[in-house]
Amino acid sequence: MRISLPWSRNSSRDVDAEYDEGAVVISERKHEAAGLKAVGVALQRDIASMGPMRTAASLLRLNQRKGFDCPGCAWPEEHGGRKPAEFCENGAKAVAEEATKRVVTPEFFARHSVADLGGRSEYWLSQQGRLTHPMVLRPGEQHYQPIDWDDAFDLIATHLRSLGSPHEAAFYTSGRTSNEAAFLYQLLVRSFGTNNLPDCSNMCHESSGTALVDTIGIGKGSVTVDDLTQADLIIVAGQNPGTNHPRMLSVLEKAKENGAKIIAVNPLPEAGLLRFKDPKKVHGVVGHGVSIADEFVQIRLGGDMALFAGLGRLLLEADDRAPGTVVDRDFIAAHCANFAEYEAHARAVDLEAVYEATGIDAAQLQRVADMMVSSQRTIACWAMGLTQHRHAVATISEVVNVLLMRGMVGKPGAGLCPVRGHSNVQGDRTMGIWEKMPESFLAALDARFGIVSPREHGFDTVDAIRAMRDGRVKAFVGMGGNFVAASPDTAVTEAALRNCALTVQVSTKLNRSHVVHGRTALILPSLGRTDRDVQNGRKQVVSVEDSMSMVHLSRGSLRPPSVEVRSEVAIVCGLARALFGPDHQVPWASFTSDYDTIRDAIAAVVPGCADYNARVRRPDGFQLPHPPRDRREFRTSTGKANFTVSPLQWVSVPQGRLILQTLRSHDQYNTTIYGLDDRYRGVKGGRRVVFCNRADIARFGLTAGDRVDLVSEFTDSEGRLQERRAEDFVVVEYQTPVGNAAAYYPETNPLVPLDSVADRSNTPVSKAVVIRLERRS
Ligand SMILES: Nc1nc2c(c(=O)[nH]1)N[C@H]1C(S)=C(S)[C@@H](COP(=O)(O)OP(=O)(O)OC[C@H]3O[C@@H](n4cnc5c(=O)[nH]c(N)nc54)[C@H](O)[C@@H]3O)O[C@H]1N2
Ligand SMILES: Nc1nc2c(c(=O)[nH]1)N[C@H]1C(S)=C(S)[C@@H](COP(=O)(O)OP(=O)(O)OC[C@H]3O[C@@H](n4cnc5c(=O)[nH]c(N)nc54)[C@H](O)[C@@H]3O)O[C@H]1N2
Ligand SMILES: [Mo]
Repeated sequence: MRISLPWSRNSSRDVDAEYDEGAVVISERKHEAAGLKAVGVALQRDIASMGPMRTAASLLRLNQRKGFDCPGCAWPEEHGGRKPAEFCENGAKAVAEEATKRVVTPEFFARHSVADLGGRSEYWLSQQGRLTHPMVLRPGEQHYQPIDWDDAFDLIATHLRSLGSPHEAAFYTSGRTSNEAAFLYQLLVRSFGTNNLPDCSNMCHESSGTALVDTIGIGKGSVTVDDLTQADLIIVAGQNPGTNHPRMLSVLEKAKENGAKIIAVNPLPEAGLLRFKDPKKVHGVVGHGVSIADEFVQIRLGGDMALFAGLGRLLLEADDRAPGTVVDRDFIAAHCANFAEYEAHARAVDLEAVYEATGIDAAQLQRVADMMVSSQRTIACWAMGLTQHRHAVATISEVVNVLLMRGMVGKPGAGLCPVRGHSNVQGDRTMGIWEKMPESFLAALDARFGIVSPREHGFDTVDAIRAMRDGRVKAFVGMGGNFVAASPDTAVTEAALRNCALTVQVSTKLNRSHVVHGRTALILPSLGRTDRDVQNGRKQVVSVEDSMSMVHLSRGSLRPPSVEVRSEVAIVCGLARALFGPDHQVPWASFTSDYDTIRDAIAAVVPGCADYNARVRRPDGFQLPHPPRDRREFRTSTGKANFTVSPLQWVSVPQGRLILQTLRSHDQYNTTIYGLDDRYRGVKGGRRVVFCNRADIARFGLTAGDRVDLVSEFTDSEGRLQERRAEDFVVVEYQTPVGNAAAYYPETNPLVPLDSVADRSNTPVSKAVVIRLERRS
């Protein structure tokens, strides 16, 4: 890999960031995460991309009370005064990506045709730097050209107005958008007349939301950081915090210091789950750090529902042996519904099926059950390893069952903790980015603004792709994100976008969604979290919500990449004025000039946000209400917390095939590739690798280092076998369960069939793709 660094703010040179896939270097995987090395890597990257001054200016303000919220993950800051270094290696990399001095200017686009850019890797695109000017690609042209903001807004408005119906447009959101911008964006979309608001959450924690709304009446987690430090047992299932939520490791370490036990449930021995070196502590600087997991459950892909169902049975049996000590009958009587059905079902769980589904033995299942039995305060954390399966909603419901059985919701040190991904994905939902917001929200929105929001549900991500593919949606607007690369079934999604008359991307950096486009395409460059936002001569602040429902301010302070770049708020308001004219009943102009006025509107419309301007300015912001956590109140169909019963499901491995999970390396942020060093897994220099168990490699007559194509097999609803292919991956021997493989996203997205989705949440099944390996000749 060679990266040359133009430190001046021009793009007279491209950043040379190509790599040769033949050069993948495999070394031993790491057994511990973080430590000084991590800090060194982060600083090196930051200084390379921002220069020393911007590095100091940005890292000193990262996650501080008067600073900006980390654009990395949604893990909360700790309360009671933040620490001087409230960031992690990957947070620092996320900042470097955004605050880079490299720029993509109109000259860059003059140099590179769209066809040329289309041939570049996602890595190359993301390394070119920040977008500086609004650009347009007109039908039949080869190059994006600069366009004035007003002309850009008029062009979009003209297209949108010419549609046969507002439902022929889809408005995507990625999860970095601030609360203020998200609120205005959904207001624009609903004023226009559609609920077509697909978002990244549809591919992420939608399964968690679906399961939690049914069972506890609210789609958000019920714990705080304080709860985690008070817990005596924490289960971390389907999550790789060492890479994706590194600051969570400090909290887990603190919990351990307070006596907590930790159970890690994962097919892979992820470095951060096993050992952790806190770079802020002496033991993290020297030595091997602390071991995190007390019990490592190396589960088969998709085996978690069986695990929690099996635990349910063992917990009931433990209660039989010592009645009243395991099952919290008082809690169940006072707060739960459907326990009798659940109990009957759980007692009949076939433990042989559990062993087969999970790949663990009776002794380990019993050990885990015993740990749960002796716990007074249990928390279950999870992420994509649970949400991106066909039976994800049922799996998460099974996690809820065992916690409810033990009365572990709505008391200190206990609860449910879906660990969100994008830094403001939870806030965006709170602000109304959802294709099926409840009537109460729409009514409040209408009352405040005198609009009539449409009531029919809109398209989520998968349905939006289907609609574009079939010509039912003709215009696509993306508020951040990289829809083309992040979505499943790349070939289908690309064709869907190309089928649109108009595609608009509001972006900070170049990505694949700019080069796979509709007949007319626009790139609108926006400010990011780290940038200073001045409107009307006054510095503006925005707000965000973390994974634990804390809402707080974020103040960017760095010089933006160019004077042409606009804030997301200004972009939404500019488009709205072009679309609705100056006399629209929504005061778009005043929203842009003073974000306090947006917050006043949020206070009036969004539940739990009364007095938003004042409360968000408190030192640590404020916490949104969560009835189960606050009062053990469950606003479900029954008015109680619901136990649920679902037939046991797991993923079996067809003969001669593997089940592939698609996951993140340590050196990427979703589709943005930071670099080619998956340090903890010991893979360097390339990303087209497939991690396989030694026995599978031998069984297929392969050798580690062989090059293979991955061919996915999917039987559609009419019983036809579909094949999809991703070419040229290097086989890497790894400690994954037999029959299970892993490879990086987004390179493997071409293999995920659009119709392979989770029941009820419609989330693409990114963690269980049936594949075969074909040796390349
Ligand atoms: N640095 C960095 N930080 C990020 C991101 C990033 O790309 N880079 N992305 C952000 C986003 S949007 C999100 S959603 C989160 C994602 O955070 P994670 O959910 O940690 O992300 P993945 O890499 O998809 O990892 C899934 C983990 O689940 C395990 N797993 C896979 N299938 C199963 C299964 O069937 N059962 C169990 N028990 N485990 C399984 C995998 O081995 C892996 O450890 O991170 C956020 N933070
Ligand atoms: N196969 C497979 N597919 C997956 C997943 C998986 O595990 N496996 N994970 C899924 C998950 S969990 C998620 S969340 C999605 C992620 O899907 P997305 O959120 O759509 O993708 P990102 O890669 O996070 O988007 C990166 C782009 O966002 C833009 N951007 C960054 N910051 C800002 C900002 O502040 N404002 C604006 N306007 N733009 C900004 C930049 O231009 C950058 O190129 O992918 C999903 N897809
Ligand atoms: Mo995500």
